[in-house]
Amino acid sequence: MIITYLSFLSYLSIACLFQRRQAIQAEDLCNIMNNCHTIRNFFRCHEGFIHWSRELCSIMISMLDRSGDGFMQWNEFQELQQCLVQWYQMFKQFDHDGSGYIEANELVNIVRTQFKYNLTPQSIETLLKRYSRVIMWGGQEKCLIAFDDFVSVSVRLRAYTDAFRKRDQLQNGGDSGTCTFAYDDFIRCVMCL
Ligand SMILES: [Ca+2]
Repeated sequence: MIITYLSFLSYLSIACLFQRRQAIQAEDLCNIMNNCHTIRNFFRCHEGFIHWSRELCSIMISMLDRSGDGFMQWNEFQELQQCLVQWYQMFKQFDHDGSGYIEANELVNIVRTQFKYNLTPQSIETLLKRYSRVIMWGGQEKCLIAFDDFVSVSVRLRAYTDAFRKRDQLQNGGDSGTCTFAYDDFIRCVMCL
């Protein structure tokens, strides 16, 4: 565990304290991820510390919002820590040269062999277009993915796959690979991330 319950409580914003929520919102999570020393020192990238955007903090809260209240309780935060530590270790394992980036083919490997998502080359290409950046590395142009982008893609893949499988189970009694979304249901699924 990277931070303790007491430390977590110290990041509750005034608004949350006032409402006696005992839960954090995106701004508080952003504050924790960027300013808590143990977290900053745990997740390091090639350029030093990782910057966690409010947008990414917001989607991390949505992914694990088991209580469905839009806030992150301590138990949800604990699950987030476990997830991030696991993804960070996976990322480092695939970042063979320790550059702080993984290459496009390494992301493809993770998605297929670690996450075990059965995506077509076309879907993988869509992921790469959205989450990779072209960087000059060792005199060569490379298509690379940084850790924060890796977290973004992992959160979304997991949340959308969970939402899809839940409906597939309900409608077909198993993983048939096909299901129907009503328009409003679809909008709620994608807009919360
Ligand atoms: Ca919650």
